[in-house]
Amino acid sequence: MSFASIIAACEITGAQAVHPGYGFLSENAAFVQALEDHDIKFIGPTAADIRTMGDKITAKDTMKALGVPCVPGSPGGVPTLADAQRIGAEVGYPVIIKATAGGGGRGMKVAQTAADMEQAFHSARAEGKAAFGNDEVYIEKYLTTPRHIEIQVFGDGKGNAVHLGERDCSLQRRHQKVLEEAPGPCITPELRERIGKVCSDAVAKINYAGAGTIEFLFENDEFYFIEMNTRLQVEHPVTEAIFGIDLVREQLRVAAGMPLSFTQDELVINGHSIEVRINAEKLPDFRPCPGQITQFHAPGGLGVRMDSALYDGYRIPPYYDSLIGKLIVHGRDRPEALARLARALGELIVDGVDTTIPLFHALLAEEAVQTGDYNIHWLEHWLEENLA
Ligand code: MV4
Repeated sequence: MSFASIIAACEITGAQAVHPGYGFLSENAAFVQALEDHDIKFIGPTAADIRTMGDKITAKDTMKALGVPCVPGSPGGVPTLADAQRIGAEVGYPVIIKATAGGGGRGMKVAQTAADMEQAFHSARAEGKAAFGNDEVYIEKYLTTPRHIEIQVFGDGKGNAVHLGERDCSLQRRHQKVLEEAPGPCITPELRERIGKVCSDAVAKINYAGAGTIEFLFENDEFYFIEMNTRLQVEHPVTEAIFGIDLVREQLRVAAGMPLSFTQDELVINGHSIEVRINAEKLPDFRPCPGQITQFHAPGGLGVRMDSALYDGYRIPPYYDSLIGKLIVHGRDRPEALARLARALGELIVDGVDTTIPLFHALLAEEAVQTGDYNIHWLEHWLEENLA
């Protein structure tokens, strides 16, 4: 749907506000600008904040100035190969060249040594140009075995903000998250409090409004900012589970000019939560598998949440991505959450199309998943050894 048809729908129905969800137009500054120009409330941050965080160089400069720890690398953009070679020597190889307009892993190239730089620099620029119409790139030290840790923040748009701890989303395949959990298995209360305060202070200072996620790579007990998402995310239910709060309700409150319904001190973690993404995909290559659902049965019971619009006879359209459900479990601790996940997955029935359900049965049997001892590369290696 175009901006114009959404704005027309608002005017015809008298809708006062637009909730962006987490797809399509949720981080589109031009769309938010169009709503602002028509005096329709966008349930989220300002167009200006979305624009700032959408350009990765501007985002990093902004976060750095706000005191958020960043990956060492180029100050701003790198215009020429000679600059790239100088930065590479200064930062030390391996380095990663990233398109400023990138995201989802596109427009990223690793240079293992100085000899790789020319090729990596030109190909990152070309990919940025082709995919986003922007060939500006920046350079960072390449971290080899980090975890993906993201901090949930929430601002009221008036200089007040809180953090809601972290999610560990290290289990990914081709930059698609597969399983997410909160709290992070290797984040201590001290680490959480330190990085959480840095993040909530940063967004408070820019009068940020609504939900945001500040993404970090986490290696050797250090956090390194990489990107900020200016929306609620697919995996937000694990945060809702451990804090016992409704993040969408808070979005609506903030959009209506009300204060957040909790203070930082009132946000206390209770237990552990894990989400698995149920995709209509055929293993081992994860090929999208749209079609008709012949039988759907959702698991239930204490600490089980199934977010899905499926029903018997539902037709999965081929036009969107393959996420068809999210199974979220909550337990008093990580082992209880894992046991509950295994039980709930056993109850879940999705027939008629192939899904990622068998993948999760296999993953739950793995020592590394049981102990939480994995990094951003673990799943791809495991898939190669077990499914290829
Ligand atoms: C990195 C990195 C290592 N070092 N930056 C991938 C997508 C984008 N959000 C950032 N990404 C990475 N940036 C530095 N300096 C490794 C990745 C990366 C990654 C990050 C998070 C989750 C999964 C990943 C898989 C491959 C690479």
